[in-house]
Formats: sequence, C-alpha cells, structure tokens
Amino acid sequence: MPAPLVTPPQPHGPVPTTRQLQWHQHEFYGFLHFGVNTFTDREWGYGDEDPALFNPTDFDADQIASTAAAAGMTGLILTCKHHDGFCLWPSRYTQHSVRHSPWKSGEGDMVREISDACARQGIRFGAYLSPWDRNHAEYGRPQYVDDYRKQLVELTTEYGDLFEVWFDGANGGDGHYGGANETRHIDRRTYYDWETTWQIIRKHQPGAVMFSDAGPDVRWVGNEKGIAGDPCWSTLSTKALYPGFGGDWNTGFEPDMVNAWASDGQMLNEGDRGGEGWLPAECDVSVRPGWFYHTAEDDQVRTPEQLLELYFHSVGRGASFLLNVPPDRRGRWHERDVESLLGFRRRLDDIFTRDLACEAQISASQTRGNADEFAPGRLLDADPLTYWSTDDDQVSAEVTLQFPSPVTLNLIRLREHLPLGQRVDKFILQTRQGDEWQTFGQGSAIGNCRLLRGQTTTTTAVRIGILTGAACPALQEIGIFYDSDAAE
Ligand code: FUL
Repeated sequence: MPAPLVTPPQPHGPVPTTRQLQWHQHEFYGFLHFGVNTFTDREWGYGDEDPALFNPTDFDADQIASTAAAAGMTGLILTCKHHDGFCLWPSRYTQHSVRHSPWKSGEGDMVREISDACARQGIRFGAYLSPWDRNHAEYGRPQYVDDYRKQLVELTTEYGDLFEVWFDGANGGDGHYGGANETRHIDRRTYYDWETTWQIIRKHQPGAVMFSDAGPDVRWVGNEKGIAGDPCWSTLSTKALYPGFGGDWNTGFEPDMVNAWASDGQMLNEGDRGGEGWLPAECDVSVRPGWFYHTAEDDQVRTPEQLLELYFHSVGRGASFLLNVPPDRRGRWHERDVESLLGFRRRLDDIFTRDLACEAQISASQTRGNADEFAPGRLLDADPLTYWSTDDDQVSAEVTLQFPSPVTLNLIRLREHLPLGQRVDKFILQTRQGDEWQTFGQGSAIGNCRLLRGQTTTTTAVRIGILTGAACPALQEIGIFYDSDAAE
C-alpha cells in the first residue's frame, strides 16, 4: 500500500505571482545611468541639450556586462530615456536621440548594444523609461502619452526579453518642451492613465516585473540609500497607498501611482504585515553620490565593505539590491568602480562559498504528516521547490542542526518558501554552549532571504526556533556561514 498523501500547507495571505517569484531570485542587479547628463556633468538635464553632446569615446558594452556578471549581478537596467528626453535608441517618436548624435555617425543603438551584451554574458536586461520628458513639445498633453506608449512598445518588442521595466516617480515642472521653456503641471492621478500603459508591458513582456514607487509588481523601498526596514515585509496595505481603490488586487494592476508619492515612507520601507498585496521592495542606490558619472566623484566610490553592508541591508532583509554604476564619458565602467565591484564579489564568495549547515545532522520538533517531502532535510537540498513544514496546528516549531565537531560561525541565512506566503512572524536563532542554548539573534519576517549576523561563536549545534507565525512554517533553506573578516 502506498503511503497516504500528505497535503501541502495552504498558502497564507498574499503570494507572489510567477513573475515576482522569478524576480525574487535576481536579488542583486545593476543600474546604468547614462545619457547627455554624462557629458554635461548634470543629474537632471533640462531637455534642451544638443544631441551632439552624446559621444562616448570608447564605448564597450561587454566591458560593462562582463564586469556586472563577474560581480554577481544578475541583470542590468539601462536608462533608455531619462527626464531630459534623450533616447539611447533611435526611437521613431522623437528627434532627440542617438540618431542625431555623432556616436557611430548616428547609426548607434545603445539599448541594442547593452541588451545584446547582457545576453552574451548570461544576465538579464531591463529598461528605465522616464515618464517625464523635458524635451518633448507635447509633454503635459495627450499626444505625449501616446508617444510615450509607442516608445514603450519599441522597447518591449525590439530588444528581447526584459526582466524589469522601471518607472521613476519624478514628474512635471519646468523644461524645454520643444522650445516653450515653461513649467508644465500634470495631474498625476489621471495624466498617464497607468492602467492602460501597464497593459503594454503585460502584453509584450508578460514575464517582466514593473517597478514604480508603489508597484504594480515591485515597490520602492522609500529611500535611495539602499536600506530596507527591519523587518521588511513583502506584503503591503495597497489600499493605504490607493485609498478608494475598489479593483481586484490579484490582477496586480493599480489605478495610478499618485498616492504612493503622498504615502508614508516608513510603510514603503517596512511593508505591512497583513497587507493585501504582494509588493516586495527594491533598494536602489548608487555606487557614487550621483546617479550619473561625474569625474569629481571618482574618489567617492563606495568600498567593497560598504557595498557588503548595503547587501545585508537589502537582500539580507528580503528586498533586492539595485546598484547603480554609471558609465563614464568613454562609455565604460570606471576602474575604481570595477575594483569596488570585484572586491565586493570576493567578499561575498569568501562568506558564502562554504555552507556549514550542509555538514550538520538536521532534525525538527515536528514534520508535517511525518512525510519525507516536508522533512527538515529539505532545508539543505538547495532546491527552491522543497521546504520543511509542520502540521497546521504546529505554528511554533524548531529545527536543530548538530555538528560532528565544533564549527565557528557568525552569519545565518533563512529563506521561506514564497509560494506559500510570508508565514513566520518571530524567530530566534540559538547556539549550543555546554548544556545551554545561547541566543545568536532573533527577528521578525523572513521572506525571500533573511541574513542575520551575530557574534562569532564556536558551537556544536544551532537551533532555529519559530516562535510565532500566522500559519505553520514553510521554510525553504537554512545556511550557516563564517565571515572571517567580520570576526577580526
Ligand atoms: C529618480 C530620478 O529623478 C533620478 O534622477 C534617478 O534616475 C533615480 C533612480 O530616480 O526618480
């Protein structure tokens, strides 16, 4: 007789869509701010810049993409158009583009070159298309929205698969606007009609997530410092961001981004346990003070150690780490930035290559239906489809790892099985010291990834206690590491 089938736990609360689940695996990827600002030394172009200014002297998409891959980035998001309106591809819907620059005699297409180089390096490509366009004569009127959508169609149909489409929130105000040189205000609630605009991406790039301050797929973390809240829930009270919305959250569509702007930064930073939507956070931050390259900032590049801190504060709290590394006037990543990126990657490798958990005997206070498919060994099999779980009424539970000989550790990683939602509220990590259990660390919220650093400890056993939760735990992974540099 075959053993009776043990049913998996029911999902708790909101759960990620397939595209969000795939995005969660990306964790660390790069941002490329490149355009006329690179050549004018500005952060926000006015829109009247001469396209002739754009002329990288030694552009090398492979230098950028191969360094990104070597640094552990899983993708690159390019500012195809920033607020100044200059398009890095020869868009049919503006004159303000690479077509009118001396670079490759107007025959160049930077979006093509970067997306192709990403494909060659086995990393993903994403597009940033600024809704605000300070060059476009029709900005503020219906014609511009039409052109904006056509540009989105170009980007989503002519450059292969995108993993993310990025909409920044800056909008309105003064600009060149085809020579009008005036201030134009838009009604944020209605002007872009985002619901219609987003359908373009859903239609042509169903696998791509869309980022804006409040989604629909990925939310802003509420600051540009690269720091997620502790805890940082992937769920959010989208109704608080969009009061009055009566739609269906499951479609992932929201009516507009307006209330996100007026929203509580803390809510974006920490999320909301009990929120109705799955809306995970992305931490965007630059490796330098500015988003665009400025020679004057060459000695202000973040160090590998600072990047590692950002990693712990973003990926380590269940969010993603979007690190901007701006190409310089040559059209390459500057040597100092490359050095930092590769140094950061070496640190990650040093820390994460040896997972001590794999050397332990693992047991649990309870296993769901005593079934092998939910056994604690699933925490160590590196398979994202498997997890340890307990019976429905066993919300508090614990897992113990027993080592054959003492190990030294100072970092523990936990992952929840996201298709079943965020279930754990509070957990504690302990190490065995003689006859006692000592607290190594504790926290609330696990989600995609939770990294907990603690005192360097030598021990023969580690215990993960799930103290409270909204439903029985479904833990996907535990990793135990030793960062020798942190121990010094
Ligand atoms: C903001 C923009 O205004 C900045 O220039 C930069 O692109 C940043 C990532 O997003 O909204």
